[in-house]
Amino acid sequence: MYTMERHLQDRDRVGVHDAVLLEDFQSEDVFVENLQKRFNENVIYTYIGQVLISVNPYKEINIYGPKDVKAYDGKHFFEVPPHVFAITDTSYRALKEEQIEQCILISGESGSGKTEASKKVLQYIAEVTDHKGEVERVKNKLLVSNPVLEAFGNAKTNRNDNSSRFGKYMDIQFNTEGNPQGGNILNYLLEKSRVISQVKGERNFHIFYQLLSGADEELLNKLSLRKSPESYYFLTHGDKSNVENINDQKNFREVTEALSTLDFTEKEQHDMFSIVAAILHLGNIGFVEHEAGKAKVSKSEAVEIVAKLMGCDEAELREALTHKTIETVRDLVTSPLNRELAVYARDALAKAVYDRLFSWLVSRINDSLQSGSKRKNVVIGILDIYGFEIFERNSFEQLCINFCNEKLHQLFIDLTLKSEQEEYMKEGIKWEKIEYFDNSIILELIEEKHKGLIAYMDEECLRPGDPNDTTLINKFNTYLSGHNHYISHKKASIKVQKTMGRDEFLIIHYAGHVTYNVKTFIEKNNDLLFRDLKEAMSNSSNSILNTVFTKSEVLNKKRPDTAITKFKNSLNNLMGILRDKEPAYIRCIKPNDIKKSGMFDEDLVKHQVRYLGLMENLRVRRAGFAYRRVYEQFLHRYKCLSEETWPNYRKGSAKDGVQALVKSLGYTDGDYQMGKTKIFIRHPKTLFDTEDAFQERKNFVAAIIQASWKGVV
Ligand code: AD9
Ligand code: MG
Repeated sequence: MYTMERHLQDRDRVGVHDAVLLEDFQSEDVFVENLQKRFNENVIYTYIGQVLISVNPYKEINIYGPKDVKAYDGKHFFEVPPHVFAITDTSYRALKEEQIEQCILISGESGSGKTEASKKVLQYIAEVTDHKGEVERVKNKLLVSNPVLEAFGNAKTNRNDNSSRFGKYMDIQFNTEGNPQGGNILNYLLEKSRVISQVKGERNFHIFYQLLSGADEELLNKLSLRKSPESYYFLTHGDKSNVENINDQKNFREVTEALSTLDFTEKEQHDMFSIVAAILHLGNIGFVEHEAGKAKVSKSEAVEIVAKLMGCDEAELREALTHKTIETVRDLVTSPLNRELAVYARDALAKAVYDRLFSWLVSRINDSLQSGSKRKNVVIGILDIYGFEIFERNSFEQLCINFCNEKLHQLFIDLTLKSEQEEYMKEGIKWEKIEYFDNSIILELIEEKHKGLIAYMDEECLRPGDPNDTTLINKFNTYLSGHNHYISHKKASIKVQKTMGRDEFLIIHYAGHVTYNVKTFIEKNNDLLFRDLKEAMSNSSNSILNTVFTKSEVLNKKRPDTAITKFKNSLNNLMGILRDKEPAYIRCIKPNDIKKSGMFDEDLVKHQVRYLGLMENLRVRRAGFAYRRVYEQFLHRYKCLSEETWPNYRKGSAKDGVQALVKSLGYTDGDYQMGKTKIFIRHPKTLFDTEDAFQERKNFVAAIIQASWKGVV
C-alpha cells in the first residue's frame, strides 16, 4: 500500500504527489520543478487535488500491467500513488456504487498523451469489469473502435506520429451492476483540409497509406490502385509516406479485423474502401482551359475510375466537376467553371466526401455499440479533444479549437469551483469566496448572439454581394474593437503592431494572446460544395454516399448552417452533456518538442502549465483547504499521537476524537475546521508535522519491537 509515509520519505527525491502540498503554491517554478523531479524518476503522474497531471514519458513505463490494475482496483484515491487508473477507479466506483454519471475530461496540447490516457481509461474499465459473454463482447467492440477511428481520423503530424485530427467524446454505458453494455461516440471537427494537402513532413490520414500497403492484389485491382503513394497527388504534399514507427500494413489488418468485430458487412467495407480509393483518384483529375474560362477534365481515365468507384454516372460527374448550377427565383442556371474554380470544386468534393464518410463511420460504429438491452444505463464519458493552439500563423481551425477550449475552461471553473463550494457547504465549513478569472467575457466576445465574432462572421458569409476576407476584417474591427479582449491592428500597441498584419486580429484568450489571420475564413466557414456535385453524389449507387448526400439536401433552398455555427451548436450540446456529470480531469503535458524520452524542457512545460490554467487551479484548491480527510480515517491513522485517543477513543464519536487529538497536537483554530464528516486542514505544513510525528512514533515503536526480539529490552 502506498501510504503517506512513503510520500514523505520520497518527498526530496520525487517531489510531492499532490501539488497542494507544495509550501510555495504560488510559484510556477516550484510547481514545474516538482513535476520535473518526478519525471526524472519516471513518475509521470501528479495531482492537484482530484485533477491528474500526466507528463508524457515518450517511452514505455511498466505501470499499466495486470498487477497495476489490481493495485488500483477498489482502492481509495489517497491510498495509492497518482495514476490514470486511480482517476478511472474513482469515477467507476462513484458510478457503480452511487449511480452518479461521470465524465473524464482529458486535455493538453498535441502529443501530450491525451489519446493514450483515454485508452488507459478504457483498458482499466475493461479489466475490472466482468469477463463474461455479452459484457466481453461489448468491451471488445469498444476497444476495437479505436484502431478504426484512428485509421480514418489520425495522421502523422510534425508534433505527433499518431495525431488525432478530430475531437472525440465517448460514452461508455453501464448497467446497474456496473458492467459495460454499450457505448456512443460523438465526433467533432475533423481536419478535412488534410485530405487535399499536408505541410512538409506530415501525412494524410493513416487509412490512405494503410490501404495502399495492406490491401491484397485482388482488392488493389478492384480499386484500380497502385501500391506507391507517390502515384497520388493528394499524398505527395507532405513528402513523407513511410514513417519509422508506423506499420501501415499491420495496422490495415487490424482495421479490417476490427471492422468485422464491429459487424461491418463485406459490402459496407467494400463501399468504404471504394470511397477512400476514389478520393485518391479524384486528386489525380487535372483540368485544362482550351477555351478561356471553361475548364475541361484533362485526364479522362481518372474521372472514369472515380465514377466507377463512387457508383456515379461518368458524364454526370464530369459535368459536375466543371460546371456550377445556381437556383434563381425562376429556374436553374448552369455556368462553366474556370480552371481555378474546377480545382476548388474537386478539392471541396474530396473534403466533403471524406468528412461525411468519417461521420458515417462513427454513426455505424455507434449502431454496433448500441446496447441491445432496454434496461436503464448510466454512463462514463471520456473526452479526448484538441488542446489550446497557438501557432505562428493561426487560422479558422485554431479559432474553432481555442473557442472549444474556452468553453471547456468555463466548464472547468464552474465545476471545480462549484464542487469545492458545494463540499464546503455540505460540510458546513466557513470559507471565503475565491477570486478567479471568469472567462465568460471572452466567450461573450466570440459567441454572443448578434454581437459576437461568430455572428458577424456568419452575417458576412451569408451577405449577398462579394463578401471577402477584407470586408470581414473590417467588419470585425468596426464592431468588436470596443471589446477588451479584441485587439485590432489599429488598437494594438506599437510593439504588437509590428508583428501583426492588417488582415489579422488578436484575441486575449484565458490562456494567452493569439493572433488570427482572416485569410480563407469566409471560404472555410461557408464550406461550400456546389449543388451539381451534391446531386451527383446523391445519385450514387454507393450505399454510403447516397446515405450521406441526400436528395433533400440538394433540393433544400435554405442555406445550411455555416461551419462555425455547426461547431458552436455541437459544442453547446456537449457542454450540456458534460454539465450533468461529475467530472474528473486529466491534464496532459508534453515535456519536449522532439518526442524524446528523458528530456524535460522547462520553458515548454511552463507554457503548458499556463495554458492549462494549472496554477489557477492550484490557487483555487489552496484558497480553501489543502487537505481533507474523513474523521474515522484521520483518527485511525494518528490516534497513537495522543494519550487521549490511544489506543482507542471511547468518549464520543470519531469527530470528537479528532477534535481531542488535534487539540493535543497543538493545532490552532486557524489551522483547521471541523466539517460534518471530515476535518479540513488549511496548510500542508500542519499535516506534514503531524505525519512526521507519526513516522517518528512508528519508527520508535518498531525499534522497540526489534530490540525486544533481540532480547535487548
Ligand atoms: V494529439 O492532440 O491527438 O496530436 P495526444 O492525443 O495528446 O496528441 P498521444 O496520446 O497520441 O497524444 O501521445 C503521443 C505519443 O506519446 C504516443 O504515440 C506515445 O508514443 C507517447 N505517449 C503518450 N502517453 C504515453 C504514456 N503514458 N506512456 C508512454 C506515451 N508513451
Ligand atoms: Mg490524440
